[in-house]
Amino acid sequence: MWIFDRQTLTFLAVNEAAAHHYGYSQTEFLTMTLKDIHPWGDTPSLLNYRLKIKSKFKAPTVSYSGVWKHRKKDGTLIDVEITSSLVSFNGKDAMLVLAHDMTQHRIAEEALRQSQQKYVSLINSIDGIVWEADARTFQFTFVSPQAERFLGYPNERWLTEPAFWADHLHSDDREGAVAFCKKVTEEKKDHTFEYRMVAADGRIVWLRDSVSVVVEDGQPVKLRGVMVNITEQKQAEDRLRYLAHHDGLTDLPNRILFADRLGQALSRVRWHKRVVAVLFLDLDHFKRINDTLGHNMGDLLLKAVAERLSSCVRSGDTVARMGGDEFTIILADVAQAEDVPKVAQKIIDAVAKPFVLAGRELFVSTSMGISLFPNDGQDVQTLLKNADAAMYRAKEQGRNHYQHYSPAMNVRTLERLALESSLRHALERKELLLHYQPRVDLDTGQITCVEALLRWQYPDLGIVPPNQFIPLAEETGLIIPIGEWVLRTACQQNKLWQTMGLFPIRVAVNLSPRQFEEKNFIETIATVLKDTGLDPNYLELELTENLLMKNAETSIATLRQLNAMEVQISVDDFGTGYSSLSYLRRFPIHALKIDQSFVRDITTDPDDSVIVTAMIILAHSLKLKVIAEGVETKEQLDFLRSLKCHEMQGYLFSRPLPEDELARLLAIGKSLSDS
Ligand SMILES: Nc1nc2c(ncn2[C@@H]2O[C@H](COP(=O)(O)OP(=O)(O)OP(=O)(O)O)[C@@H](O)[C@H]2O)c(=O)[nH]1
Ligand SMILES: [Mg+2]
Repeated sequence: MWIFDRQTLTFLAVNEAAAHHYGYSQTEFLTMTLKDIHPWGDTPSLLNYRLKIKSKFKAPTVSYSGVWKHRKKDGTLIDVEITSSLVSFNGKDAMLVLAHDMTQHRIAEEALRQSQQKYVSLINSIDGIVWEADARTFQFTFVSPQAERFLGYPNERWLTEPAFWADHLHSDDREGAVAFCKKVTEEKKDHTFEYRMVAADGRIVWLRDSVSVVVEDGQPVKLRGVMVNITEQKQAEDRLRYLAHHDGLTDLPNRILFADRLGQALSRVRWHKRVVAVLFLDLDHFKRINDTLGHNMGDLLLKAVAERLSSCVRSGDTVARMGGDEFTIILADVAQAEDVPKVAQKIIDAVAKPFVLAGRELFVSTSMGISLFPNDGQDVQTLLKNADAAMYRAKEQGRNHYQHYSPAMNVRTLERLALESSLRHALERKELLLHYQPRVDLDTGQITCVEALLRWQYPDLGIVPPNQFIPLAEETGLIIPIGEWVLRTACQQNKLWQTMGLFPIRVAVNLSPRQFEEKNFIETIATVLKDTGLDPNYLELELTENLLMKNAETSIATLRQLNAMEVQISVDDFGTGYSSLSYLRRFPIHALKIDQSFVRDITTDPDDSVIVTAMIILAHSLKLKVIAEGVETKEQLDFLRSLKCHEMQGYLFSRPLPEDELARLLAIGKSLSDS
């Protein structure tokens, strides 16, 4: 508070607090004028002010003259609210001023304004609708501008329509979302839930709403939340779900969705004495289509078959692709089992009709297995497995027809399964063993080589013949570890005989197609040779001619690598396949083994003797060693000798023997002349 002279603007009186507030002592203050506490720029308005008060205010009166900027002694500016009153002081026209420093208040006000602005812009920048609503009625009391952007309704409608939220929920979600919201509000729990709302233009918008409940006096009063637009995310999820449940090529349901649909179909009819049929289809000789016309054509055909199958069934039925050329069909609701064969035949006939693809006419047939609920199985897996077993039967019985499942089919499957799982353990349980059958040189009569032959010593059953388990091992891929075991054991054994000081011979190991096609096949051979220390010259690999011809160009490349390693190669079962002479010439091989089926009858069947003669001449012309397998009689031997066949293998000299017995033959130097 101070008093100043209205004429000169000099201070006439000041209280301690005011002088101090401005940074002056009372005495100092009283030497100054009003100008000294005003920022320089204020002087004109100050003069103006002085004029005004001179002219206007004649009588003593109190007036509020607003907020002024004042300057303290240290130069800082403050905002001061001024209330003044005209007074007479010591006979002078003076003015009494009450000054109230507003600076802090102003700063706070500014901060508040800024923070409000910040929140508004924050709310507006959120990719979601910020809202507040009454906890009892759910009527909105605030929604941020995004509401209009997301859903197209003006904000007033949100705020004025009492049930705006519920009214614009997707009808499928309405009941659930409202009930959920009521429940959690009552429980005063913050919550997040997802639902659909329908936009003004009819679009469906997925929202994820995170709601907190404002509680006062123990009662929920308000709800506040943010609705995030998750439509795109939901669409992406839907797409993913679709992809996970459909086959990419044909767009049919895949195995997963099939199982799901079958499960649903079963639970629907379980109590209604109705039948569900599972049809399992596999196209016949589809591989030929791929092989002759190419994979792309195969794909086109699969798509066309998919369409045709779909057109054969009713809308409640499901056609699925299991993978490859396998399709399954659920006939979901069949009044009586007798109806199924009619549909099955209709489908088989439909598939057999010509397809026109890329301008050419194609034919394919299908084999089908049928299992029926409830008779052939009560659950998805059993029905599917049994339909599959029946399909196999249809294949065996000549293809292009359907077979109903019968329990007998499963017995064989079970046997097979048991065999397969035993075979899996055979290696670790050391049930596999090798026998060795000698091969002798017809000139010297000496053993030159032994063929390693795989045996499976199955507990309780004795020895399982190779033809019973090798195909199974091929099919299941077990041939890879088994084949490697055979190779390693044979090499190890041969090395052992050599270290025992026995006459060095070769060991011949049979290779299966799968082994030969393995990516690291060459590497495996090299590792085994290195690990066992066997000189590669003492290893011979026997490959069937079908295996070599299957992919002749790749075979040549692989054989060259083997040659470079100095491993010997012979062609097994020669004469049983369709070797092309031009390829045979190009294969870097060392020997041909004439299959025993020809040798058996060379002395009795003129055809066979002609064939064997031709084969031996061929081998000579190709400069290949030739070996006759399955030689059992002296007559056969004489015949082969007369043709200058190089070696023989067969019971006439020796059966396949365990390693110790073979070692004994080597030790005594048994020769052909002894037998
Ligand atoms: N083009 C094409 N071929 C496929 C596809 N999936 C699997 N295959 C081939 O389909 C064939 C199916 O073989 P299988 O059913 O075992 O044999 P198949 O030749 O049909 O003979 P059967 O069924 O015994 O009558 C295999 O050769 C696969 O390589 C695919 O998506 N496209
Ligand atoms: Mg097939």
